[in-house]
Amino acid sequence: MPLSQLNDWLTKNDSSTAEVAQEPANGDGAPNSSVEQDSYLQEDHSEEDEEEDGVPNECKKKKSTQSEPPRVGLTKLFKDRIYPVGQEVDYVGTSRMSSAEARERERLAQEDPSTNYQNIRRAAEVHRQVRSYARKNIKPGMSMTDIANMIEDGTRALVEENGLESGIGFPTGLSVNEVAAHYTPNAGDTKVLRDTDVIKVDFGVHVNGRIVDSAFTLNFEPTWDRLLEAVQDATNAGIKTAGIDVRMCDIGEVVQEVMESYEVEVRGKTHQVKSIANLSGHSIAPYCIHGGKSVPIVKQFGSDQDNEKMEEGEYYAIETFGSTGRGRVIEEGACSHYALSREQPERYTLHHQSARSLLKSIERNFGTLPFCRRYLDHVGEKNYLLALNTLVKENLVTDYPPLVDPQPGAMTAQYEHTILLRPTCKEVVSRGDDY
Ligand code: HZT
Ligand code: MN
Ligand code: MN
Repeated sequence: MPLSQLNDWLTKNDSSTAEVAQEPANGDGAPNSSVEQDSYLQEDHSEEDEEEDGVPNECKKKKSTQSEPPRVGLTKLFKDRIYPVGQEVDYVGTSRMSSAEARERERLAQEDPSTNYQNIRRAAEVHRQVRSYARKNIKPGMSMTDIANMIEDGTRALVEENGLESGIGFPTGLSVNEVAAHYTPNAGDTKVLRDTDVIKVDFGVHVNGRIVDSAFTLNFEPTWDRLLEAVQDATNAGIKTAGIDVRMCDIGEVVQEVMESYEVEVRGKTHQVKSIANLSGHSIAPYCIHGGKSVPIVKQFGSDQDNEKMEEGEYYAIETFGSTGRGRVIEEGACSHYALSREQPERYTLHHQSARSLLKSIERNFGTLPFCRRYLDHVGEKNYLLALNTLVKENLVTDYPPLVDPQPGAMTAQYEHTILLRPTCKEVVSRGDDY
């Protein structure tokens, strides 16, 4: 990613202080505006005290700013319901940006509520505000449960969680060290983050089924700085390569090339960073975290899907994983992540009432969105483990166990963004001033 391009975007989009119409002192009586929530509203008067900069005070918009911890719903910060646009990137070597036909298709997409970009942009702004707080406040010594609650309480409040209309997109991934993905604590987990750890924070936000899937990595010791740099660079290279009519295999090749140009020195030993070969990015469909297409992160050798391409209108999670270990993951450890199976068996018999009622609860509370055991606790389910295992055995629910690089001492990192392949340009909707 050329830094100049990123900087242009950053100056155009300062999402840290959303400028909005001023909130009336006692709220507007809108539904969901509890006293506690309004008490979090803090006005930023810092710019109205004096006319030091020569700009008359009347010309300065008042700002409502996010609280700490973040608890102000985004519809209160963006009263006109227009949310910040992500990083817009031109498609290289095409005339799509100026094409009248492409611009018309984009105008039509904006009018249709099911393709309106405000849903995904609202989810993305929630992601940026929640992760800004998380990045500053995740510290060694915290329990994994405290970290998960910090992120999930923020997400629920900012997205104004409302049944299946808006909420958490998938379980908060907090995978540590050799665990690359799909760890989140279950109830009773006492694991604590340590200062030698490398943690992948992967969380999701959805609005009307449009899911933002974005992740970053944190380390607390300089040993792993280069590993994180490698993976951030590789993800940005993947994002740059992505586009309409681009072959999936071309993205894998570029990502691996960038990833494997990095070395990490640990206690006098040099490791070449490896792209984790059996992990990938993916398309995203409404209420469906895996839309059906995978985005490889290594060069593909003669597969049948060699000619599969990205298409106009699709949403993608571009994610890459680097490892100092084997560069492949296996499923290992206690499972926390689950989702209704993509293809439900045509006929089945559940002998236990508990399994039938758990299935109904999952359908009602999560639909096809992934969930974790803590989210079952959250909706009031109790003693559900036997029933959950039955649903997995019957292929009604799919389990997603932790994904681990089994080489002793392996360290892994991840960066991920959600992008939209709009008719006229590529939008990196989850881009922020952090990554
Ligand atoms: C599965 C279950 C979840 C999708 C990627 C991913 C987190 O590894 C095709 C390509 C949440 C997400 C997913 F609970 N997975 N992105 N962020 N995990 S995946 C996948 O299963 S399927 C990658
Ligand atoms: Mn993710
Ligand atoms: Mn993903």
